[in-house]
This record gives sequence, structure tokens and C-alpha cells, in this order.
Amino acid sequence: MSAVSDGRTPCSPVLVERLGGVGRVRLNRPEALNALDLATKTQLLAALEDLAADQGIRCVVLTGTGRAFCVGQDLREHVSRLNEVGPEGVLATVPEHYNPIATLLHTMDKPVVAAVNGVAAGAGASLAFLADFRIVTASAGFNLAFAQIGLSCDTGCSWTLPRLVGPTTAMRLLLLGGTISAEESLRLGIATEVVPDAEFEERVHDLAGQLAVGPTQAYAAMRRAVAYASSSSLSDALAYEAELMARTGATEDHQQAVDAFLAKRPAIFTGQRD
Ligand code: T3D
Repeated sequence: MSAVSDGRTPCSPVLVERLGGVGRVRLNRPEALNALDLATKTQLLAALEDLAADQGIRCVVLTGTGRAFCVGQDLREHVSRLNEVGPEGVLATVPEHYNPIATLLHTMDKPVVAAVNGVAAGAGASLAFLADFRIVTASAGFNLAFAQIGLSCDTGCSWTLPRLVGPTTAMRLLLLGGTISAEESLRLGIATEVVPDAEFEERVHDLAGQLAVGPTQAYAAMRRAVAYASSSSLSDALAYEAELMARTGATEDHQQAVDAFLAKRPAIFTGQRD
């Protein structure tokens, strides 16, 4: 694990652990419910950039320390910065930090799992919406907190949330706010799975481990195909699918997997680009 406190120096707000092919990013400000201050946003972006570029990492897990996943922007820092530099200065954090973090989570060439260990609010909820899987512990919840502080929404949730729950429910959640339970999030299609608290860590570990030995290039292509198709015509989506099928069809992983299928033995994927 990198960026671990030695007990004398202050703990890093973002911890990164590489375990096999899994890269785990843990927001680590439990005393502030993992609220995103400048240091946390900067380190989160750097951690995601490192893991995205690391060919040995084939699945990224985003999670939090303590009772929250992430409660979005640190409002204490926000208020003091508002007084120092005014709204234009403060809100520059959206294009400078939130947007590149969101883009990276959505476009990196490997699957992303949000391990929602507790409440996810504001931009914290938006971060979870960008993942391919949201494994939610039973005591967690989601809160689209933006309206309660008189702000619009960010970190991609105007794009992700209606796609997850449809526009009617997205508008209800955004305009009325309030915390929805893990069970409600499953019913609405936000959570992929809700897991009893006692089984949460093991379930995340198993899923991430499974993804990290999968056909990484095929997973990456599927991420791209689904994102592209969500705002393209059918004919454009078909053309892009054909391009991605040709690309994945040329990988060693594909060749050995079809050989393994015919030989009735399990495929072993390397995930490497050929
Ligand atoms: O610069 C910009 O602002 C642009 C970017 C914006 C992106 C955003 O994310 S805007 C949205 C920011 N987030 C929020 O508005 C969420 C605010 N928090 C809440 O609504 C509630 O805390 C929760 C629903 C998340 C959890 O409720 P609950 O009852 O479990 O906990 P609590 O008692 O409200 O909070 C516990 C402590 O955490 C409390 O501090 P205290 O009293 O113990 O000293 C509370 O102030 C603190 N806390 C919670 N959220 C934040 C926070 N401190 C700083 N920033 C927060 N976002």
C-alpha cells in the first residue's frame, strides 16, 4: 500500500493498494466522512491516472474509510474559499478536478467497481455512478445533496443518473434530495448488488479478483461501446461495435479463449494489449 501513515505523520487522504491485478483507491478522511478537499481531489486524480496507465492493474476499486463512502465537496473548505476567492474561483474546481476525475473513471481501459461502504452524497454519489459496478453495503445510502446547498449537479451525474434510473426518477432524486437506502437504490437500478455489512469486504474482494483475471481488452471495449452507443445512432453504434470486435478479435486473449473452449478447458486471460 502506498501513502500509509506511520502513526507520526498525518495520514494521506487517499490510499492506494495494489493486490494482484486489483488497484484499490481508498478515500481516507473518515473524520470528515471522506469529503473532498483540494488535497484529496488532487491525490485522487493522480492515483486514478497511475492505475489507469498501469498495465498490471486490470480492475480498479474505489472505496472509503469509516462510515462514509464520500460526502462530496468538503463544505468547510468550500465556504472558506468562497470568502477568499469568490464563487468563480471556488467553482473552478469543477473543470480542474471533478471533470478529469469523472472522465478517467468513465474512460479508463479496465473495469471500475465502486465499493460503497457507507453514505455517498453529492459528488461522492456521482463518483459511484461512474463505475461499472456499485456494490453497496446494506447500511449505506445515496443522497443527491446538491439542491440542499443551492448548487447544480456535477461530476457527471446529469449524464449517469438518468441513464441508471431514467429521467423522471433522476429529477426527483436531484430536486428533492434526501437519503435513499441501499435497498431503494437496488430497486431503482443504482446499486448492482446490496450486500450484508458483514459480507461486504469479501464480496468486493471476490468480484474485483474475478474481473482482474478477465479479458481486460474486451472489458475495455465494452465500456467504450456502451458509452458511445448511449449518444449515437444505431448505425453508428453498429459500426463502432464492428471496429471493436475486430480489435478484440485480434488479441491473444481471444485466440486462446476460443482454443480453450474447443478443448473444454478454462481460458486464461492475460489482459495484455497485443
Ligand atoms: O466547490 C464546490 O462546491 C463544487 C463542487 C461541488 C460538488 C459537491 O459535492 S456539492 C455537495 C456537497 N455535499 C453535501 O452537500 C453533503 C452534505 N452532507 C449531508 O447532507 C449529510 O452529512 C449526509 C446526508 C451526507 C450524512 O448525514 P448524517 O446525518 O449521516 O451525518 P451528519 O451529522 O450530517 O454529518 C456528520 C459530520 O460530517 C458533520 O460534522 P460534525 O457536526 O460532526 O462536526 C457534518 O458537518 C460533516 N459533513 C458531512 N458532509 C460534509 C461534512 N463536512 C464537510 N463537507 C461535507 N460535504
